Amino acid sequence: MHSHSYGETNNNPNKLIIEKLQVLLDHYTRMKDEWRILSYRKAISAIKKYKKPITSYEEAKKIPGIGLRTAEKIAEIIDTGNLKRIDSFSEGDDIIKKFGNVYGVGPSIAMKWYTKGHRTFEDVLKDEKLTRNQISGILYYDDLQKRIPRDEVTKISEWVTRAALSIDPKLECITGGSYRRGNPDCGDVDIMITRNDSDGTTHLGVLSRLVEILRDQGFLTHELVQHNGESLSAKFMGICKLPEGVHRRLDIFMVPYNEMGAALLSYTGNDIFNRSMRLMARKKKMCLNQHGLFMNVSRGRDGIKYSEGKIIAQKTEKEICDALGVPWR
Ligand code: DCT
Ligand code: MG
Repeated sequence: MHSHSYGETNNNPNKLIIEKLQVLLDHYTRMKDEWRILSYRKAISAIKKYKKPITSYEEAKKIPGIGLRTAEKIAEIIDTGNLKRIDSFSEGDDIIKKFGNVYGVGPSIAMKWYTKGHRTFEDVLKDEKLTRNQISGILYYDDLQKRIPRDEVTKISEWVTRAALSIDPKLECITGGSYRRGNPDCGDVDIMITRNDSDGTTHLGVLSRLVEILRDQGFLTHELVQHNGESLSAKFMGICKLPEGVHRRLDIFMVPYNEMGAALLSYTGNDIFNRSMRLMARKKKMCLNQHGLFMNVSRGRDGIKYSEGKIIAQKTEKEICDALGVPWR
């Protein structure tokens, strides 16, 4: 359908008018402005059917489906080749996009700030009640937008590993995410930590101590979230900085030793790979998550789980891939 309407526009004598009105339509679609969406849709389809070049306001006004306001806009496009409104929209789009890129801010909050008249981070900091995460996201915005070169990820991982091993030399630290997939640069650093518990010792409580050490070193500059503080699956999200570097996002996941395969799969990704693996599991009446691959998971009609079911595989990635019938490399 899309390519069909493109073709139509390319041969249309009013191509420029259609393109400009389409930008308005796209904008109002994002703003969910039902009336204007309807009116620009009608206008665009009317112009697509009109086979002569429109040369004046009077002519535009007479075309069925085109209202007076739209006819004025068409006249502006005919006279100047441009629409002033569009320039202010695309500037608005840039601001909304920038707000939405802040750590802890989604598209709807970004839109809300913009609608309230905020145009800069200063406006937001002055007038909005922000979460701590959002404040850090704004303060370190420029740093956090930058990709991290692979060798800096290596250095950050080494720093964290060194601190971890000073707590317990039997801890194992593996950097996952895009780094483990071999990317030349990464958005953040994702580190998994586990410990072989066959000697009767686990890594319980290690994360809190690790965070304390990294904080005292001045390496952690912000602590954003810490989940399940006292469990073997504790998680940390924060911002760190090497002495010579800029601020970087750092996630640390503690993983029970027997779940390491499932965690490696899940925290390495990418997200599309994870989604298709999980879908494949569901098609075989199994359930895959960061803890393992389970059988006989009972779900309600809404898809929500009643029980975890019986564990099939979790210790190694190969074991999980074998159980799903996916080749392991
Ligand atoms: N993940 C997932 N689903 C998501 C997001 C992430 O399954 N919606 C998994 C796959 C990768 C891992 O978590 C780490 O996530 P990110 O750090 O967000 O992604 P990344 O692949 O490491 O990419 P980036 O270089 O941007 O950090
Ligand atoms: Mg990552």
